[in-house]
Amino acid sequence: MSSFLILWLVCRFLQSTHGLTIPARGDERQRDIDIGERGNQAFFNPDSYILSSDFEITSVPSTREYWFDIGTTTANPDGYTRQIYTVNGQFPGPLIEVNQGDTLVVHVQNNLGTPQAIHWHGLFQNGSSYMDGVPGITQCPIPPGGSFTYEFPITNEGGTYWWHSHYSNDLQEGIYGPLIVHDTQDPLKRGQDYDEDRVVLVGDWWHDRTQVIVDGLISSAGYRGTVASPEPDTLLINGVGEANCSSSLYPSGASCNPPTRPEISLLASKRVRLRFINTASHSHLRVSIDNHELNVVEADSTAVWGPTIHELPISEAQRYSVIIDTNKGKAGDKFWLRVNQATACQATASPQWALGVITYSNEQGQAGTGGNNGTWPNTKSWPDLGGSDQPCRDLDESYSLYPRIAKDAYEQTFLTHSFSSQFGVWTLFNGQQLTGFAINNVSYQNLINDPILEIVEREGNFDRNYVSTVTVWEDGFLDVIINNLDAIDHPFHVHGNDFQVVKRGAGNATAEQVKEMDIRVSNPLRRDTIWIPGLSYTVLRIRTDNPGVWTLHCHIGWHLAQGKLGAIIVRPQDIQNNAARPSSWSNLCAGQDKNAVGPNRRTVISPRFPFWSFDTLNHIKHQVLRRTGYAD
Ligand SMILES: *[C@@H]1O[C@H](CO)[C@@H](O)[C@H](O)[C@H]1NC(C)=O
Ligand SMILES: *[C@@H]1O[C@H](CO)[C@@H](O)[C@H](O)[C@H]1NC(C)=O
Ligand SMILES: *[C@@H]1O[C@H](CO)[C@@H](O)[C@H](O)[C@H]1NC(C)=O
Ligand SMILES: *[C@@H]1O[C@H](CO)[C@@H](O)[C@H](O)[C@H]1NC(C)=O
Ligand SMILES: *[C@@H]1O[C@H](CO)[C@@H](O)[C@H](O)[C@H]1NC(C)=O
Ligand SMILES: [Cu+2]
Repeated sequence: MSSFLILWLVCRFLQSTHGLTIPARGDERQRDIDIGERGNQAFFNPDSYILSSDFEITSVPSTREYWFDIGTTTANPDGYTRQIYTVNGQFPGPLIEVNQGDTLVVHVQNNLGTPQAIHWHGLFQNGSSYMDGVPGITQCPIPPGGSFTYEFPITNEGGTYWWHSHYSNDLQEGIYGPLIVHDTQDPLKRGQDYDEDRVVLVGDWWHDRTQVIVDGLISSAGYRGTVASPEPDTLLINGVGEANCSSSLYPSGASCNPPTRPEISLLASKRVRLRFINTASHSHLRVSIDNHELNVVEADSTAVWGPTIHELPISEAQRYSVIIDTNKGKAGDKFWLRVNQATACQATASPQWALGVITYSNEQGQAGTGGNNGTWPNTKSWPDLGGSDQPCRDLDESYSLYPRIAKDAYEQTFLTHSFSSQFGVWTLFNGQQLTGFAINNVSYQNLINDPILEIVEREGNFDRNYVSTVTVWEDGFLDVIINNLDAIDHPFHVHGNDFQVVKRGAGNATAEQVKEMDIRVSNPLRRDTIWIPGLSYTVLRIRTDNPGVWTLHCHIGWHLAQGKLGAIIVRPQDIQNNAARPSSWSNLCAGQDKNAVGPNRRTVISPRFPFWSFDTLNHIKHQVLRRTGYAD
C-alpha cells in the first residue's frame, strides 16, 4: 500500500469530522428547547432530572405507572433545527423513578410512522424476558400507530439505569431517558454518603436523521463516503450542545440557533451525587468539572469503592455516579462542566467537546437554565485531562473499583463460551454478501417478526444461522469470552444479568486457554456494559439464574445496525415452562410476515470502501496510539 493512499485515507477521514465552535453568547440567544410554550418545540425541564428527597424510599411495593407518547417534533438541540423524536414531547425523555420491589408499568403509544420498542437498560427482567424490549429477540415491534404496555417487577435491582429505543438506532433520535431504582439495602444513602442527587445525561448528536445514516452505512456507497461509523456532529449535555456552525459539515444555508448552554445549579457546601449516563451512539466521553474532584461511587448499577479523580471516562451506555463537594466557592460562583470526546477511541475522530455550567446557588432545587445572566465561568480545566491521543480505557483498567457489596468470583463454571467479534465481509444465510460486523462469523440478521424468544417457546431450542448464540441448560455459572478481533474498541452490553469482570488481556483467547488462566477471584467488578479495547479480550462470568433470551451487543448504535449482535439463551426448558404471555404481547406478532428482515440488514460489499481499506485504517490508528498490552 502506497503512503500516498494512506495519506488520502487519513485526509478523507479527517474531512468527515469537525469540532465545535464556542461562540460568544449574549442574552439575545434564547434557549429554544427548554419550554413547551413554542408550539412544536421539544420540552425539557432540567428540574426533572433532580431527584427529590421527597421520594419515599421504601420496601413496601407499589405499582408505578407511566405513559410514553412517542412522537416527532422540530427542535434545535445544538443550533441546527431538524425533526427529532420525543417522548411526551420531551427531549431527552422523562425520568422513571421506582423502588426495588415495585412493579413498573409503561404504556407506550407509538405515534411514529415506523415500528418501535423500548428496552430497560440494565434491568434483569427476571422471569420477564418477554418485556426486555428487543424487537426480533424478545418481542415483535410495536407497529406504527400501535401501543403496547410494558409491565414487569423490579427485583434484585438498585441504582442508575436508563431506558431507550432498541429499534434500529432510533435511540439516537431522542427516545431515551434515565431510570433510577432505589433500594433500602443500597449501601449508598442520601444523608449519609451525599446530600443532593442529580442525573446528567451526556451523549452525541447528528444533523442527519438516523435512518439516513443507517441506510448509508448499509449501502454500497456508505454514509459520507464510508461504511465506517460516522463521528458525531455535536456532543450533548442533558440534550443540549453547540454545533460548529462555520464548519463545512454544517448544512449550508441552514440557520443556526444554539440554545443556551446547560446550567446545573447546585447548593453550595453540599455533597452532590451526579449520576452520569452516556447515551451516545458513538462517543466514549471524558467528563470533568473544573476545581472539583470526582469520587466514583457507582459503576453501572453497582455501588463501588472507587477512585477520586479529575476526569471520568465513560463509554457508550455506561453509567457512573460520582460525588462532588460543592465547597469550592460561594453562591454565585460558576464552574465549567466539560465533556470531551475521547478522540482516540474512534478510528477517525477530531477533538469535540460540550460545555455545561455548574452554578453554586443558595436556593434549593433550581436547575437554573433561566438564571444565567450572561456571565460564564472563568475557571480553568484540570491540568491533567486526557489528551486526544490518550488510549481509551475503562476506569477499572486504570483504578480498582470494589463493589461495596462484596462477592468473590462465582466458582465452578459449567461452560466457557467465546464470542469473537470482527469487522469484515460476511456471507449471509441467504447467500448475499455484506460488509459489516460479525460475531463468530455471523453478521446478525434480524427476523424481526419472529423473535428468538418465541421460537424457543415453540421449539424448545434455537437452531438458526442468522445470529450467533450460545444455549445453556443449567442454573450455574457461565464464562463468556469476548474477543475483540478489531483494532478499534467496542463497548459491549449484556442483557438479563450483570457480569463479573474476571479477566482482561491483550490478543484473543480460546475457552481452553481461559480455563487454565488465573482469574480475578477477589470481589471483581460487576456491571452490565464494558469497554473492550481493540485486539483484546475480556472474560465475563455470568450467573444463569434468569431464564430468557439475552442480547449481547456492541452499544455503538451504528455497529449494532451493521450486525454486531449475538445472544445467550438461558434454560430453554424453563422458558417453555413459563411461556404464558399477555395477549397484547402475542398480538404484536399476529399477521406479521415472519420472514421479514428488519430494520437494518441488507448490505452488499462496498466497492468504495472495501474491507482492506478499513483494515489499513485500523492499522494506522493502531500505530498512532502505540497501544500497550495489559499488565497481566
Ligand atoms: C469550526 O469550523 C471552522 C471551519 O471549518 C474551523 O475553522 C473552526 O476551527 C471550527 N471550530 C472549532 C471550535 O472546532
Ligand atoms: C431470578 O429469580 C430467581 C427465583 O426467585 C432467583 O433464584 C434468581 O437469583 C433471580 N435472578 C436474578 C438475576 O435476579
Ligand atoms: C451575574 O451574576 C454574578 C453572580 O451573581 C454577578 O457576580 C455578576 O455581576 C452578574 N453579571 C451581570 C452582568 O449582571
Ligand atoms: C471464522 O472463520 C475463520 C476463517 O474461515 C475461521 O478461521 C474461524 O475459525 C471461524 N470462527 C468461528 C468461531 O467459527
Ligand atoms: C489470535 O491470536 C493469535 C496470536 O496469539 C493470532 O495468531 C491469531 O491470528 C489470532 N486470531 C484471530 C482470529 O485474530
Ligand atoms: Cu462496536
